[in-house]
Amino acid sequence: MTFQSSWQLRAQFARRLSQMYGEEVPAYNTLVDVSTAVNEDFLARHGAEAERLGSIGRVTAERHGAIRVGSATELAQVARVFAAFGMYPVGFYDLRDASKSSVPVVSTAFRPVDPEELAKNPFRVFTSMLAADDPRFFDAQLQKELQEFIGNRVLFTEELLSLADLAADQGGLDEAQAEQLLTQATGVFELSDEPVDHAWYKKLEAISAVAADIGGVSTTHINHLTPRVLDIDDLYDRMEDLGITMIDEIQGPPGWDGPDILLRQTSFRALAEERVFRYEDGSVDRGELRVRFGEVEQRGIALTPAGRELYDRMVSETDRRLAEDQASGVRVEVARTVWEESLPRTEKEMALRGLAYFTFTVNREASTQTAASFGPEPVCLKKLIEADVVIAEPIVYEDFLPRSAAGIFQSNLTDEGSRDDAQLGTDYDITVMSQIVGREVADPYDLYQRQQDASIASIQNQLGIAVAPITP
Ligand code: OOG
Ligand code: NI
Repeated sequence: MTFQSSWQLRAQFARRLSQMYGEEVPAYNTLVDVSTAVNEDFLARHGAEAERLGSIGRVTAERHGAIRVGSATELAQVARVFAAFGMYPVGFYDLRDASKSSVPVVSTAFRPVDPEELAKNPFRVFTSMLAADDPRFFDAQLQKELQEFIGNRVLFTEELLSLADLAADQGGLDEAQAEQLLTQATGVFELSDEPVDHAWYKKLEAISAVAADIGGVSTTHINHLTPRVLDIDDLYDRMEDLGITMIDEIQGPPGWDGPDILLRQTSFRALAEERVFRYEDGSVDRGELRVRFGEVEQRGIALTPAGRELYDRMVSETDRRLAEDQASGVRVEVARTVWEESLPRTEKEMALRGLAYFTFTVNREASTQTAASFGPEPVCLKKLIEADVVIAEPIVYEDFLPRSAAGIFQSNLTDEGSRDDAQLGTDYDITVMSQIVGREVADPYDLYQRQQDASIASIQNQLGIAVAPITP
């Protein structure tokens, strides 16, 4: 029997979820088809350049999913399941404060962390946990009811959890067990036809539609599955041409005539899906819920803390100009002007200013130069890049943006919900999240830095000189 290693399990898991989601939400298949066409055309137009931020094989298979769970116990179990697929928690996102409306969740993303694993299959899942103990959203009585409701449900069976633990320990499973793991893990995220308690769902919905989606039902489901495109503006236009209405604006950085940074995302509104309800009089009948939607993303270069600071300043500056001059209202246009004023036009310039993460390779001709010809050591990396002795290749951003995530949550709320900001919110941060998840939640910056440092070490070896990194 063939052993299925964790990356093969991960690729299979992404494929099976994709297959299932396509059956549940047919518009997702349209989105995937259009994405594939956009990527093929982009590759034809740009050639090898198109693959700077990931091979076409990787990008075509690339998906992120989003799921939402109700408690620390459930989140710890999710972590065990994802570990079977070589997916580990990275980053902490507090969406309670990133949005004006009522989004009572804190989140992390499970993904591969090693560059080689990402290259094989980068499947990642944005995972949110209901902050059921936050008094700004839930009073003491409701907290108790929520804890009871969520405490009484079982999302992951003991069988699935121990199979997942075994896969994590062994770095994979034999074929028969792999099949069991994949079937069960995929099944957890399938939309259930179990009747939804109408009164309970509506009670939570009055506070937050997200809370109702998480704590109002006895199961969980994939909220969306997102393909990656190389040209999101092209995708947006093609979807509109097909008569699919997208949200008003692309979230994140604007499209412009310079390096793509971080993450751009857009989505179409949640579609009505048939669900079964149990009403107060005991009757069971069909109804509709709108919670699941389609999203697509384009990824750019990962920014260093200095680059991210600049990004945050550019976003604030865009906000400021929009607030100041309401007449010139289109956000992306204002943002584009700010980008043109503030951000370097080339990747090389970004590298020289220490604004983004790169891996470095030695220019073949330079490798024959003698160490002495580079001047006194340590030689600054800046000098080597300027002299074209070293070439900088961008590291792609593998994570998420809290403001975009909040925007995505919000764009699909029919109602703002309610929150009482006079109450003190519960404290969550990356440390608390690590305790909940049961393993350390990685800081994304550490991962990118490690990758960059490893490549500097390797050029030092190749050139036989000491290289000093760029400090912004
Ligand atoms: C998650 C929203 C965040 C993204 O791409 O930023 C997200 C959700 O709706 O559960 O998926
Ligand atoms: Ni998403």
